[in-house]
Amino acid sequence: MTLEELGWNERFEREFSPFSKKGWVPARLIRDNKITYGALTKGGEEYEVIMSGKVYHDAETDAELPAVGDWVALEIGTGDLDNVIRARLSRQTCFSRKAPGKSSEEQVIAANVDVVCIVTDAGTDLNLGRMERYFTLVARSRAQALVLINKSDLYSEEQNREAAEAIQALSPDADVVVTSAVDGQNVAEIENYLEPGVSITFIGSSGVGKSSLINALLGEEWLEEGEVNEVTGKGRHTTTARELIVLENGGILIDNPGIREVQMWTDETTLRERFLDIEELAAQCRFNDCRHGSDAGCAIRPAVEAGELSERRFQAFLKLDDEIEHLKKRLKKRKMTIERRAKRDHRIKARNLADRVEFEREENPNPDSLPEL
Ligand SMILES: Nc1nc2c(ncn2[C@@H]2O[C@H](COP(=O)(O)OP(=O)(O)OP(=O)(O)O)[C@@H](O)[C@H]2O)c(=O)[nH]1
Ligand SMILES: [Mg+2]
Ligand SMILES: [Zn+2]
Repeated sequence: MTLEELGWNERFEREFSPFSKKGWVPARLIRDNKITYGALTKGGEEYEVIMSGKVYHDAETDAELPAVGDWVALEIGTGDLDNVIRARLSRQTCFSRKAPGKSSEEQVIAANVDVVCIVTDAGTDLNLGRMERYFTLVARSRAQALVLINKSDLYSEEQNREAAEAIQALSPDADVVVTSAVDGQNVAEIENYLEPGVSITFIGSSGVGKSSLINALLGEEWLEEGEVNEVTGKGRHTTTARELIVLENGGILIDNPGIREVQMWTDETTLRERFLDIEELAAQCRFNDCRHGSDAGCAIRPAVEAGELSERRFQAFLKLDDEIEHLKKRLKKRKMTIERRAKRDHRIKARNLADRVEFEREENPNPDSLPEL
């Protein structure tokens, strides 16, 4: 396996050159095990690696910590926990969301992905409001959006087509494909994206078929699929960790656990970009503080009434705006508590690491082989 097949390119090569002088090697993170990571190097060699204290301390937010898909400078040691991430290369693309819960922290879902594949279906999972949020996050990531309306075998052709049209209307530049992981419909269309070095991450609600589609692409049972245990009738095997898989014929797939909560993690600029047409209309409203309701001289409302702007898109525009406002408030609050939280988080991480170090020390009394704190 070459580095290029793993997604390496000239830009990474340039950024890496000072590190190669130190004897460090490029590696791509394929798994996040909380304290350690799985990393792949040239030749397909896999290592369990740990980040250096410097990488940890230099990260001002969690989003700056190494994430699955990142390229890092790896110092390969001799012992088990001796492989240390010395630096993280800057990201070409980064798909992230706001972390679940009330915090305003950004959570990186996958770094350096070329395509974000949003999986849904034409039935119970279909939610245009949620799809709009996904599109906003993809636009922010600088990756390309591909929507798969999966489980086509369960719905009528008409229902699948209607879902595809509604989603396409939200984002004219996204590719929208109706698929079935069960009968293989259009799985070949996904294969068109799979070129050596191209990374695709799969996201969507739990149970929509992300792992099944990846399995279909792999052509073998590789990942765990959610299925009911035949004996006990319970215990779905849902994906619990992000995982990057390199295909033999080229292409890199990143599976993700189902996303239960798609919250906005974005900024005003991206919001405006997604709704430029509406922003332009808003500029024509008579009053600067127009709420676009029954306000006199509103330019947006008549467009909705004339059918030039869909009511749904207009509502999404109003709602996203609110969410950005909330996010700003949370960000402000976050600034005040960040220091306290950072200290606490660091204590937890340091303690976990210390436990491990303690364990290692018992196993291996040579202090030189211990991970840097
Ligand atoms: N009928 C039908 N069932 C499907 C299809 N794709 C997946 N399934 C089934 O849906 C269930 C969930 O599939 P998974 O692939 O585990 O879903 P997932 O998106 O990976 O779920 P999480 O890992 O929990 O996020 C399994 O029972 C699959 O067999 C499809 O195209 N048609
Ligand atoms: Mg899964
Ligand atoms: Zn208005």
